[in-house]
Amino acid sequence: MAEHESLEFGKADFVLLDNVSMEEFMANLKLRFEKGRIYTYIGEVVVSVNPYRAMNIYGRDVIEQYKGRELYERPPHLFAIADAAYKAMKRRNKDTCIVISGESGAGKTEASKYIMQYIAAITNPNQRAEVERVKNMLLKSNCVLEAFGNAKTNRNDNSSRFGKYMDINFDFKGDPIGGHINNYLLEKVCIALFSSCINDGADFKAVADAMKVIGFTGDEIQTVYKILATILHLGNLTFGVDGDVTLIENTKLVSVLRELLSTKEENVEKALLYRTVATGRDVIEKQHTTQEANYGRDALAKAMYERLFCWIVSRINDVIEVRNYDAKIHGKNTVIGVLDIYGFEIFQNNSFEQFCINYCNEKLQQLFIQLVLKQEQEEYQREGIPWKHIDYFNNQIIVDLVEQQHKGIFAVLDEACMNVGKVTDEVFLQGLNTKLAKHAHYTSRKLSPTDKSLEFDRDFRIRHYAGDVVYSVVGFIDKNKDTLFQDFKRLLYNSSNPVLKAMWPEGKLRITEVTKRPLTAATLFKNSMISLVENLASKEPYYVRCVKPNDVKSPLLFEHERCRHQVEYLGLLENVRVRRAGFANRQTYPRFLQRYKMISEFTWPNHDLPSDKEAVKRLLQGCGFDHDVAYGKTKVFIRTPRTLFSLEEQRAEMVKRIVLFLQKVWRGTI
Ligand code: AOV
Ligand code: MG
Repeated sequence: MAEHESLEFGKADFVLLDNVSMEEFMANLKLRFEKGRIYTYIGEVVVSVNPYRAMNIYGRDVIEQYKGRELYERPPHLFAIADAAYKAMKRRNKDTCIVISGESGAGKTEASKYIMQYIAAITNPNQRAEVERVKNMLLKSNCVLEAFGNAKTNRNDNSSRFGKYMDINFDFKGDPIGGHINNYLLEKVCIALFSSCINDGADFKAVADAMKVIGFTGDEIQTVYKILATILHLGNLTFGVDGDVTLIENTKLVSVLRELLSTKEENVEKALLYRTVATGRDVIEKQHTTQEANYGRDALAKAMYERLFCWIVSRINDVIEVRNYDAKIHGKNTVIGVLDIYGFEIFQNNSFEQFCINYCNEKLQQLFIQLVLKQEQEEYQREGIPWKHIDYFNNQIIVDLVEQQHKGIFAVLDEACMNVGKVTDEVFLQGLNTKLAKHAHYTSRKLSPTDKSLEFDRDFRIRHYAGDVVYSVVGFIDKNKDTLFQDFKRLLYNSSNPVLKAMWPEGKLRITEVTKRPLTAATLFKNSMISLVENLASKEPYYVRCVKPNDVKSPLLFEHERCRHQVEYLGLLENVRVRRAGFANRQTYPRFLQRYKMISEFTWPNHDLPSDKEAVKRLLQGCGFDHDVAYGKTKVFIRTPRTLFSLEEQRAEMVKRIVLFLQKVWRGTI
């Protein structure tokens, strides 16, 4: 516990509650929020409540207070968790990751930025120019990605509409030498919202400046403007009919588009009105109906936006990738990953995008359960440590409902998309009802005859870990197929603007060479989520659990029921229970001895006890820590971090003495 924090501010760690009950948990959370203490620990997990006001707790002075300190030495803070992840990486040569979760508007993106700032501030004490360059790029990249990938929603004025996982690579000195960003499914419908962000002159200049610093060339930035302008103009383009001929109503726009896209005017017109299709060996040009033309236009705008975003990410990756040959080949190269995704959200109308976003949050909750609640308890059992099982809701059942092969929602959607006959959203819904009618977390039935939340024959409801969400199936098929006619790809590939051309390499393909069944959006997203979770699970995870105190962005309001609900579904109480009954640290006996054997006469330089386990016992008894540990079959478990800290101190002291001794021997004074 942080001793200097008086009880006036509540308990700095929920583990210290007198009784682990929802009432006490909430009372502590509320008290701390009201006293401006927005961070509280559950062991090494940080619980954060969005303050909705500027806090004076992120400055250089505060950074200095956390640098190199142990978690419980200072009041709870994001900086402490960032430092813990950094120390674990540096001391133990471990890849670590910081997973930030919580619902939309809870403060994930802000937290991820403070963590990055902290890491940037505490590294590179020697001011190496290359490292400074990398740090600057990593920080600047945020501004650019937010400009293109965030938008105002009902839940958050600056809502992330894409998922972001950033690896920061460190060299053996612990300095950042590069990084890599993975981005996940961008919500493309937000182009409408995002274009109003562009109108803000000051913001726009900041973004353009950041792009220059990152190393985007003048031509590239120009092309970005042109693509944005194209997207805006496409929104104004309308189609009409003359007899059975579809035409563009505002033809002047066509020449504007030609100019922006550096292509031929007739090509623009043709791509908007016709599509090339292969029928057997023949290739014919088929005229669009107005409906198809509208669909094609919207698909083009969305695809250009998405491609632009991915291209920006890849350009940023080009400049931040680990350059230094030596660091790549020889040096140890460890990483800290920072995950900031879109949070769980419920809107008035929820579509495919919300479905993907909420599935992503289910996956992360499952990872938390696996690593913090499940494995932890399984290990105690395996090691023969007396343990009373702590129950929790396992959301694996919802993850399966979405991603299971053959009968999961994604599989049913893909199947509906491949139908040779009628491919409609209704067919998809029927498929769901056939396969999932009995599933406890799925229904398309009204809860009662007066239930207005769900429209029969159009909606389905999922009981998510964080609450019920009704999704409208309208648009699911189109969004999943995510088709962009090859004619558009060819149009963009044939541009004489090399930057634009390079974004659309597949435009080179002839219609007969195009894959008939590309992977669907759902499959791509599912695969990317599975590999993300695998990646996170392979690292040592640190968690930030963000809570949103109210729905009106007020710095004063702590809506009790709203917060209680989040505490419940995030599984925080179970987290406290497992943590409280459990142990902060564990190590195998040989590893423990390797590190601490010099602090005991029984083990230094070697022990003659029957086993390493006996030796560790003897060592800990000698230091008076026996009461704070448990001896498992292969590992020793240490209950409080303080014990580990003391061991570390004694070790450091001994190492100093041994070095002095060796120096004396060397000089011949002994
Ligand atoms: P999110 O990332 O969790 O939502 P943000 O990090 O964008 O949420 O936070 C939403 C807003 O809350 C910010 O724009 C700030 O106004 C305020 N805020 C959050 N954290 C802090 C803080 N530490 N100090 C001051 N203000 C804060 V989403 O991206 O919607 O899931 O998809
Ligand atoms: Mg965000």
